[in-house]
Amino acid sequence: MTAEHPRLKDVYAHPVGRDAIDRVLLQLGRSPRWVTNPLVANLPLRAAARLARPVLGGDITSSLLDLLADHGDGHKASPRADADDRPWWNRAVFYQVYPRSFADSDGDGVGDLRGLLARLDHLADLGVDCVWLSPIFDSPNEDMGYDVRDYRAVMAEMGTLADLDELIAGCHARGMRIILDLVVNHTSAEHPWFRAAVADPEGPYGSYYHLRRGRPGEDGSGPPPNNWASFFGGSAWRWLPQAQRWALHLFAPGQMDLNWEEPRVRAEVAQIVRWWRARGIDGFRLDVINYISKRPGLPDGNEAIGTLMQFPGIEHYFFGPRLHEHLRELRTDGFTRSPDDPVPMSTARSRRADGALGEPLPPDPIGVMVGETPGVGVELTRLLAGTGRGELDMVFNFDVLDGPGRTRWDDYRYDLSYLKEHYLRSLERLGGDAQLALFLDNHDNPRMLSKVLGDRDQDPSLRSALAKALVTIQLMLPGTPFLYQGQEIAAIDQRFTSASELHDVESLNRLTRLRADGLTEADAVARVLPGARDHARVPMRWEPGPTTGFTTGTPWQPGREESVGFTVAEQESDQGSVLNHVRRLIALRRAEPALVDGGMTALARSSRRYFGWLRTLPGTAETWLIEVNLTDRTIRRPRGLPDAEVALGSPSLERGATMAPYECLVARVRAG
Ligand code: TEU
Repeated sequence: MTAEHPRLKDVYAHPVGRDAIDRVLLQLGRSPRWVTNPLVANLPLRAAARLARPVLGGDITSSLLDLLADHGDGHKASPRADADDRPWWNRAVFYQVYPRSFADSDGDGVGDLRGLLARLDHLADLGVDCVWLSPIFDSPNEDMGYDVRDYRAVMAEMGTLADLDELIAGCHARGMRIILDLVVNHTSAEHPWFRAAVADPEGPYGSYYHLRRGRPGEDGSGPPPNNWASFFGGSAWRWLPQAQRWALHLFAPGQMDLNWEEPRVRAEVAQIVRWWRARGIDGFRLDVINYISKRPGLPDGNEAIGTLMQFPGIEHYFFGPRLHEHLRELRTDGFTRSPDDPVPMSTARSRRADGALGEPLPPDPIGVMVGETPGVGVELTRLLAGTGRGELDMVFNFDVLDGPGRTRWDDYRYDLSYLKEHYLRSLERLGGDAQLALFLDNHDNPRMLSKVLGDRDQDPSLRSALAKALVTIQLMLPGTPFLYQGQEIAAIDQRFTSASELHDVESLNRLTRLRADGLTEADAVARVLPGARDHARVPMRWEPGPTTGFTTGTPWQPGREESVGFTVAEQESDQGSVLNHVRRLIALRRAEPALVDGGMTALARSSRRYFGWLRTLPGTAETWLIEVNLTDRTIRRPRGLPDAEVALGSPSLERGATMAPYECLVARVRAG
C-alpha cells in the first residue's frame, strides 16, 4: 500500500485489509457499511482505530499495517479460462469421507479402507466425481489422524497400503478420482523428524520445527516464548525437558508445527506429494495450509485481535509473509507432473453426460490442491486460488458456516438468508477470478440442518425438505460442491447427554476447562454441544439397527439417534427420499451443461425468504430456473418469473403462486 498515512479506505482497498476488516465485522456482527460510509472511509486509519478502540478492545493499527506490508497490494488473478479449458475439478462434485466413521469391515468398531471399498458403489451411484478421505496415515490419533506419524503408511486400524491401492483403483474404475488429506502444517510429536529434533535440537532436524530456548536457568515453568494460544486451549507452546526447548503447537500438544522456512521441510513435503501421485492419488485437501508461513521472530500477538479472534497470535500466521511463495513452490515441486514421472498406478475412467463410463483418462498434469484456509475471505480466496495464480485451485471460506456475530459454540438458529447473501456476495465479488468451493457440512462442524432447525431437526418432513433445499443450493449454484458423508440422508446432530460420548480433543479440552471453571458436567456438556465436532463424526447410518450397519462390533463413537427413515437402506427405494433427490440433482448437473458452466442471474436479490436464480449456458438460450424457499412457512413467489417446466422438485413438480416450507425445484425455462 502506497500511502504513508493511509486512510481507512486505502486499507479496505487492499485484499488482505479487506478480508481482515470483513472478518472483524463478521465476528462483531456489524455491517460493512460501518467502514464503507464516506465519513468513516476517509478517516486516517489511526483516527478510525481510535474511534473503534472501545469496540475492538485496543489498538490494532500496527498489526494491520504489518499484515498489509507483507503482501504488497496483492495481485489480480487472470480471468478464468473459457469453458473448454476448465479443469476437471471445476465441474466435479466432491464427497468428503470421514473414514473412521464410514464403514468398518473387521468389526473393531473403527471405520477402515476395506469397509469404504465395500461401499464405493454408494458413492458411484450418487454420481460423485471425486472422493476426499480425511486422514488415513499412520497416527497416534490425538486428533483423529490430523497428527501424522508416517506420511507413507496407513494407520493400522484402517488397513494397509495394499488396501489403499485397491481403493484408489476402485475409485478410478468407477469414474471417480480420489484425494487424500495432507496435514503438513504440523506433524505428530511421534513423527521420526520430531523425535530426532528432541534428541538433538541443534542437529539436522531441529530446524524442522519451531524450537525456542527457555530463559536462562529455566525448567519450563517460566513464560513461553510468546502469547500465542492453541486452538485446543492453553498456550501454543510445550516445554521439552529432554531438549531444553519450547516447541510450537497451534493445535494439540502432540501436533508440532513444522518450520516451513527450512527448505528441507518444503522438499520433504513435495516428495510426499510426488510419492502419492505415483500411486494414483489425484490431489490433496491441504489442512490449515494458510498457517504454514509464520512471521519471522514469532512476535507476541496483539491483545485486542487475540481477544476478538479468540486466539492471540493469529495475525502472525493466518496469512504469513511467505505463504504465496511456499504454495507456488509446492505446486511446482510436488503437484505438477514432470516428464520423467512414472505413469500413476491407475487413473480415473471418464464419465459421459449420461453417467456411462469411458476409457481411463490420461494422468492430470497437476494434482488438485484444495486449501483448508480458516480465516480466509473473498479477497484472499482470489489471491490464493485465483485462476492462473499458480498456488491453490480452491479454498474453503468458512465465513458461510456461522452467521454474523456468531461462532460455532453459540446455540442459535442459523438464518438461511445469510447463506444466500454470503454466496451471492462471494460470487459477485469473485466473478470469474476463482472457483467457489460450496460446502455446508464437514467433520469439524455441527450439521447445518441442525443449526437451522434446532430441536425440530427430527421432524421428518422439515428435516427432509430442508436437506433437499440445502443440497439443491449447493449443487445448483456456480462453483464446486463438497458434500460431507451423511448429507445425502439428511444427517443431523446427536442428542448426546454425557461427556463420555464425546471423543474429540477439542471438545474434551473445552469440557475440562469449563469443569475447572466450576460448571457441573451437565452444564459443561450443554455448553460444548452446540459447537462439538463429535456430531459430524458419528457412524454413517447404512441401515436401521443399533450399529446402523456401520460395524458388527461396538462403534468407537456412538451415535444418539433413533430416527426412522433416515438410513441409506430406507431411502434407497423411496423415490421421494433425500438420497434420490441428491442422485437426481447430480445426474441433472452431468446431463445439463448450463447447470455447471452456465452464468448466474439472481432473482428477487433482496428477498430474505426466496432464493431464486437462473443459469444460462453462454452463447445459447439454454436457461434453467432454480428456486428455494429459505423458510419453514409458505411464501408467495415473486412476480415476473419466467415460465419453466419443472424437472426436479420437492415436495412436488408443480409451480404455483406460493412455495411450501423449504420447497425447492429445478426447472427448464421455456424458450420464447
Ligand atoms: O481444522 C482446522 C480448523 O480450522 C478447525 O478445525 C478449527 O480450527 C478447529 O476446530 C478449532 O476451532 C483442521 C482439521 O479439519 C481439523 O480436524 C484438525 O483438528 C485441525 O485442522 C488440526 O489439524
